[in-house]
Amino acid sequence: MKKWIVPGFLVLLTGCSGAPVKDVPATAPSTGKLVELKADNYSFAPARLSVPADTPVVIRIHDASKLIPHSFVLEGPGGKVIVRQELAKSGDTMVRLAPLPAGSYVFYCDKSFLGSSHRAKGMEGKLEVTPATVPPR
Ligand SMILES: [Cu+2]
Repeated sequence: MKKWIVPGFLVLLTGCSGAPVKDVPATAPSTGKLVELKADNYSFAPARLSVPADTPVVIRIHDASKLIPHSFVLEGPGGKVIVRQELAKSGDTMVRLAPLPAGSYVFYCDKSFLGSSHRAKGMEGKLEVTPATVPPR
C-alpha cells in the first residue's frame, strides 16, 4: 500500500506549486550602488530606473502589498532573465546585481491571478544601464 501513497503525495506537491518560474539568484556583490524601488498592487515606482554600467547595484524594493504576493524579474536586452526574486510582503527585499553592460533592461512582476498577469496590470518598468563614462562635449 505504501507504493500508492508516495506517488499520490508527489502529485499533490507538484500540483500545488504556485510560481511558474524558479527563482534565479543573482551573483551577489556585497556592496553596490543603492537604488530604491517601491512595489504595490499593481505598479513599480519609479517605473524608470537608471544605473551606471559595469557597477554593482543593489536594488532595495519595498513591497507595500499586504496580501498579494509579487515578484521582481529583470530581463536583459536579449530577453534573458538576469534575476528573479520573490518580494517580501510589507517589507524590503534586496536584489543584488552584478555589474551590467550598458543597455535597456525591463523589470516586471511575473505573478498572475485568475489568468490576468500583474505585468499586464502595470507592474513593469525600465532599467536603463548607462555607460559609466560620459564622453566630453
Ligand atoms: Cu505582482
